[in-house]
Amino acid sequence: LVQDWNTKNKQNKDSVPWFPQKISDIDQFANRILSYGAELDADHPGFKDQEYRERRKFFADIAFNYKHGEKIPTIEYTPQEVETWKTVYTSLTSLYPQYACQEFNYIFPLLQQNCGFGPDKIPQLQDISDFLKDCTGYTIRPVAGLLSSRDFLAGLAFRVFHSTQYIRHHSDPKYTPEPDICHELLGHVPLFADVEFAQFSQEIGLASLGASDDVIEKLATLYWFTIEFGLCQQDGKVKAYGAGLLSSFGELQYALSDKPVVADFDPAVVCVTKYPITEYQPKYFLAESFASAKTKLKSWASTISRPFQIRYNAYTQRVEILDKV
Ligand code: HBI
Ligand code: FE
Repeated sequence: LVQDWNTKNKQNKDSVPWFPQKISDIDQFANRILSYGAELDADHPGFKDQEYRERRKFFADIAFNYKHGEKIPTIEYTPQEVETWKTVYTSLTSLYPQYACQEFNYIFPLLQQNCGFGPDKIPQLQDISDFLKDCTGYTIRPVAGLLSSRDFLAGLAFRVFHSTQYIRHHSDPKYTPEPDICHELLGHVPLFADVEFAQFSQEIGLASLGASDDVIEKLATLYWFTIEFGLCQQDGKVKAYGAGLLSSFGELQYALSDKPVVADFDPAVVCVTKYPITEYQPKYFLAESFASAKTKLKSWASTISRPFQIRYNAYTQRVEILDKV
């Protein structure tokens, strides 16, 4: 057992990229944001809105200053922000009974009962983090903006989900060019309370630790076609479990129409499939169940060559590095 791979690795020539070995190491990602909250691009709906930009800076500072183990600050959302949430919440929840997978529909009422999900207020990240911890051990960290794939996936290895806390600009409630709290809470959060899905997500995370850039890209692609845009088979019908679908009124209906191509979930095929990021997906992948997707993913991941094996220790919230023999 090599206690500190990162130290040992410094002496190695065939260097392995740095990765967190304990959950508090994730504090080091906080300021490695690809697009920073207040510096909006010219085509962002909030670009010309000074008040919105200042609000985004407020949220970015919370995330930059957050440390593992702290309580996530409670936010007093403005009436305008709550109105945006209400518009999104009301339209999406009307689709879930027909379009969302059964695990999602089982958990959603629990979020209403335990975490204040509803149209009239924006739920607080700390309440959700506490609930997820109870269900599957997942916790939430506030994040200021987009992380690199490497950093974002590494969080999943420790059952940490990085969530934005700001909401999209009020001018266009159906559109956001980046993840916002509607996407995180309505799209992602429910399934992190499902045991099989939680394990599936962690497997992607564990496979990413210390991986080459090439493997990270494959894992990010797998993440995209499952956790963001996955479909699954249930009682002879196709349902959605991907967060990008469950948080998009338009794409959720499109994905379950006869327009896109739907192929069986096979990690070796999925991981090299190209995809657009600014339009509806032309192709989706269908899992039989989370359990079968996890089994397939694990067996694919075992074909990736790494100079060590990794084992997660849930008691210490550390990864243990085992030299390959
Ligand atoms: N960063 N904050 C944040 N949120 C995400 O959902 C996210 C990310 N970085 C990369 C990413 N998602 C994925 O598209 C994959 O690259 C892992
Ligand atoms: Fe997402």
